Amino acid sequence: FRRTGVSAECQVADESYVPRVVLKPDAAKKRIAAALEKNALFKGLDKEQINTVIDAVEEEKHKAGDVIIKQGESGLYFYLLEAGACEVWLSMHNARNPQMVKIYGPGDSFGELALLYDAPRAATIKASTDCILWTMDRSTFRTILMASTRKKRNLYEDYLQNVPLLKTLDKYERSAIADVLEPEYFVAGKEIITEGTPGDKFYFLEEGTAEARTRGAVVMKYGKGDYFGELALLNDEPRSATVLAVTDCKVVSINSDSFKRLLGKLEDILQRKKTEYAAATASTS
Ligand code: 1OR
Repeated sequence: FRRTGVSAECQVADESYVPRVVLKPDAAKKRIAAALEKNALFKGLDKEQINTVIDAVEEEKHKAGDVIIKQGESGLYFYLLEAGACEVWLSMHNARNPQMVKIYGPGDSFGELALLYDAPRAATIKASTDCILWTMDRSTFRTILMASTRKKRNLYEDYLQNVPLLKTLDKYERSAIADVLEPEYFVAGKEIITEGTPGDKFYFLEEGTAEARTRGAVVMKYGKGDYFGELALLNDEPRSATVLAVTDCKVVSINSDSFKRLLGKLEDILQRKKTEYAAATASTS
């Protein structure tokens, strides 16, 4: 997608922002809060910002088949899907044979690109069932979400681009991963993962070196751009090795729901890696 030449820092929110308030009953506010909680873009917001969002959004209902966003048009709203499913359709070079590339479900959001980068809509979004959506106007989006979203996507763009596992994903799929990454720090000698415990996270190593051990023997060494922690999530089993920070480490993790949603199509590559582990374990025993 297109970038404007303006850096994230100087692209501050509308100075003159007057919070928008669309009156709604408490029950609706609760529903919005529940939908926001499922969405990674709202994770870092404080209570006050969440309340601003809850006040500002407006309910929009669509029937199955309705076109919500049209590729190529200019964009005024960001959408949060509360209930139902929406399809993403993409026309590459000519508009004649659009392809369906993705389906959104409850808690997902879309329509941020046009607002983030002042670009035309990058895809068409169509309701595949009856849907309930909450729409956020452009100035609320720019005031509350723009800086944090751009910052995170920019911060991880280069890093994720150089992670071999993610090579086959496109740029937009990598930015969806950037949205959900949670940084964590481990000092040298600490266990990042403990063999035999239940696993709910997948990790990329961003800085430092780490190693995997089973029954005390080192079976893998990890450096920048490597990943670990996928087996427990893929196979619903306890951690099969301990991963230890050899130097001070910064890792970024993804929870198991996001892992399945965003990395599901890499399952083949991830499963193939298992053979490597088997070989490494055999050579140490
Ligand atoms: P928007 O404001 O451009 C259309 O309006 C929305 O579709 C867009 O924001 C995204 O929120 C969403 N590439 C670009 N936009 C996408 C994509 C996508 N998927 C969903 N949207 N790709 C599909 C990735 C599976 C990349 C295709 C090369």
